[in-house]
Amino acid sequence: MMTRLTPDLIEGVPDDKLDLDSRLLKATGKTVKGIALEAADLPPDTDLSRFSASVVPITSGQGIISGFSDSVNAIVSRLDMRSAVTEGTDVLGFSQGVDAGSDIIMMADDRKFVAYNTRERKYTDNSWGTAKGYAVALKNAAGGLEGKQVLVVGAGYVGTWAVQFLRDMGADVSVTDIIYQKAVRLTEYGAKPIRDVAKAIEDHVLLLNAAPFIIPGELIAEGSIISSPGVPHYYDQLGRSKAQAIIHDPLEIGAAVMAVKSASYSIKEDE
Ligand code: PYL
Repeated sequence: MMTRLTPDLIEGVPDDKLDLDSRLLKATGKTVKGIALEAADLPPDTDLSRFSASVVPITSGQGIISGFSDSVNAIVSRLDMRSAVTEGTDVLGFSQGVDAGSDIIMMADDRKFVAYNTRERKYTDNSWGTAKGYAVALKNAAGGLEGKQVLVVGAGYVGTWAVQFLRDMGADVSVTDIIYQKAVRLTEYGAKPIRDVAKAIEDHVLLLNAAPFIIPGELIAEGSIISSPGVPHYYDQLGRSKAQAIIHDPLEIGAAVMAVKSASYSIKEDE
């Protein structure tokens, strides 16, 4: 089960004081759009302006998260796609998105967040998008991962995808999880499981933290680069002073990668 966002976590996203593009540029040399294009295997100058998206608010389960649809809408608009939140919710909203001729429909319930490409009838989900976006960000921040040791913290959906992407990037990947058996399962993807979570963190400088786990500063090695999609997100003063870079946002990187990857299905079919 993924950790559910709360309105305070996404307040003002993406136009908030976090200024993600500036922080990402400093850490990785790329903007959110640049990371998303690379994650979707598209050239950096790809024009996305011919794509349109509808964001459908979903009331099922625990219901609407105030600000969620508006944030997703703003994130997609920033990629230069046309985007709007549908007036209706749920199935009505979905039908309005289709009627409007949208290429991509973004919608999330408590278990899944998808970017559905209406032309190709294929979707990308948020676990995939988040893992790919944060793996690409880590790769850029580290100046490549070929032959480098990377630790994935957390062997859930995002951690499982992250192991595969980081391996594809040439990294030597270890994985740790408070439930050791979950880490062991990822040997299937070539990851080395480590039982002692604290020691694993102390021994690595390149980390992808895909767990809802707050890493205390004393465990963080000097000069670490931490790609950290997990919520809740918090690094203490000691951790922040020791790390070379901590890459985090509550929603934007994952949602942007999903939207661009979903668009890429049409680009790949066309060209
Ligand atoms: C998509 C995020 C990333 C982290 N946790 C995931 C989450 O909070 N999922 C629930 C999303 C529910 C959205 C709600 C709405 O406002 O449409 N149904």
